[in-house]
Amino acid sequence: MSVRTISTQPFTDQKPGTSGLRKKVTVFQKPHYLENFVQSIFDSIAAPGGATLALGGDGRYYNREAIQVILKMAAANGFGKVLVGRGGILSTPAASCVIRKYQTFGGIILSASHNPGGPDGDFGIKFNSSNGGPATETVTEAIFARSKVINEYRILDAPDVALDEIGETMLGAMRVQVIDPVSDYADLMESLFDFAAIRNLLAGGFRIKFDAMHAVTGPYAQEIFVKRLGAPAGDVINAVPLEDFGGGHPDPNLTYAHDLVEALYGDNAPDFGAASDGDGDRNMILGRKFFVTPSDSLAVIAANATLVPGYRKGVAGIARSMPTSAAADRVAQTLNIPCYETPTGWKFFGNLMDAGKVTLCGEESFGTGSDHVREKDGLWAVLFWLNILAVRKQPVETIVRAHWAKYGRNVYSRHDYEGLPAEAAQGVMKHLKDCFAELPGAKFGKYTVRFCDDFSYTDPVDGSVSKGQGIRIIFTDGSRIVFRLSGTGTEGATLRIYLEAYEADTSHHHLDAQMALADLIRIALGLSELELRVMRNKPTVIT
Ligand code: G16
Repeated sequence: MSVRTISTQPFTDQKPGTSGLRKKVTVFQKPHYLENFVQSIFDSIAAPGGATLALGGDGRYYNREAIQVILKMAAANGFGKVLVGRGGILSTPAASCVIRKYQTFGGIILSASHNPGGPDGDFGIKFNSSNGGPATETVTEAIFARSKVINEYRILDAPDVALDEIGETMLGAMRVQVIDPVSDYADLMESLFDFAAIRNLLAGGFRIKFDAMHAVTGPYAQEIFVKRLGAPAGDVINAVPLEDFGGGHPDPNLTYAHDLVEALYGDNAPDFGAASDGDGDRNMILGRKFFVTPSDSLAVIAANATLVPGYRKGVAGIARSMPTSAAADRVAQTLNIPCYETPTGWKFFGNLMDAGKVTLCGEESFGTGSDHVREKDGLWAVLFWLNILAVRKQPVETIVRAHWAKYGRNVYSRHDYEGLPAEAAQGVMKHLKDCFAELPGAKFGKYTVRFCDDFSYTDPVDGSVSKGQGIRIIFTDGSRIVFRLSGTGTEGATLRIYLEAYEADTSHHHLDAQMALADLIRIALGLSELELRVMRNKPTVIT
């Protein structure tokens, strides 16, 4: 087996987005495309000779091929050992768990998360650091800079490694250890939650439904819910992972998790429903005929954290991404703990967790997690809810309504316009910025603009500054409209409008969010001239 040094030309489009590099599979299949990016990672992270790497992905189309390339390149770049999930599988939170548990130098995770898979779908790759979390912007910028000048990569000339059995093989001088992708993660969950209480809840007739959306969480959910917690096998649906997610869109929201939504809103509905995404880091929580927004979910988890064994000692602080509603801020205020507002992207939470400033983090984009790993964690959120339900013995809806009664309700919705021409979408953002000077003090019905800006964040731990993170229009009563361009799409531009209105009056809490936000929606469309500029008359997805 010899190391080959291959000459290559840089690609100009390897800038990591909100969460790593995401492109169409066909782009990754271009000669040298994947290899260039992997070498750019290795050239940027300065791993010591003989270092250990974790490696795995969500099992989507091209996962297996990419794993083999990365193994051979890791061997050629002086790594001593790679821990790889059996079959090349590791959910994103499980990868974070493995990096932390075995103290590896870092890990490479292959996933395009909630984006569709298959030969015409999406693929993605990102590097996570030794804390188990996504590389910081400093690192991703270094990787991008390297990708623009790279002229060669190194790869071992060797046959493919067998990945379907647990065990060890040598690839040149590098050891490849194939590990069970589920057990370390399931053990970690069992150490945090009261499995006995949840088992009793399920044995007592409480019915759940978990939708794995034919993505990576199927085997994890079967191990945890069916094997360890005693749920009937039929409670986990779409449990077999498929390379194309069965043609579906593995995004756990009310639009795409339709099998689950039908079950929870149908006759004889289960008591609790949940879904996770392509790589297992997102979650959606449903009660019987009741949707819990991700922002509310974070707030309820924070308010009830001490009911859960792993969090009995309390929560040091909470962090949420800027577009996420301020529901968690109200809990933090009551608990007298800090609440941090970061840009969109889980990578911004890592420093805060490492410094012990926060325990819980959450995002409106169906992401919730804690410092048990450094990724958001879908099944963790589901177990957190089940643990709360096992203790409180009340329906999901009752718990959320009681929460609103105590803290007020941050009515919330996100409207996405997907697949827009990039120029038109950028035109909307520019137009909004051009309005900044005249907006403060402007009145729109009952709303008066307090201030507007393009959100900028200074990391309180390392002082790094991230600018241009979304346009905020904040009204005097705390209501907000936020405009942002997504950093995870692969086709055209996706423009997101985030809408939030605070409602203290309990007699209004029953209102449908779209109705309660109707005025803000009108203001957002009027101010942005969006419909005219992008030629659309309705959002693609409303969550
Ligand atoms: C990623 C990031 C999240 C972010 C989400 C949406 O999630 O990890 O932090 O909130 O994308 O980002 P955007 O609004 O830029 O599309 P995932 O689940 O796709 O890895």
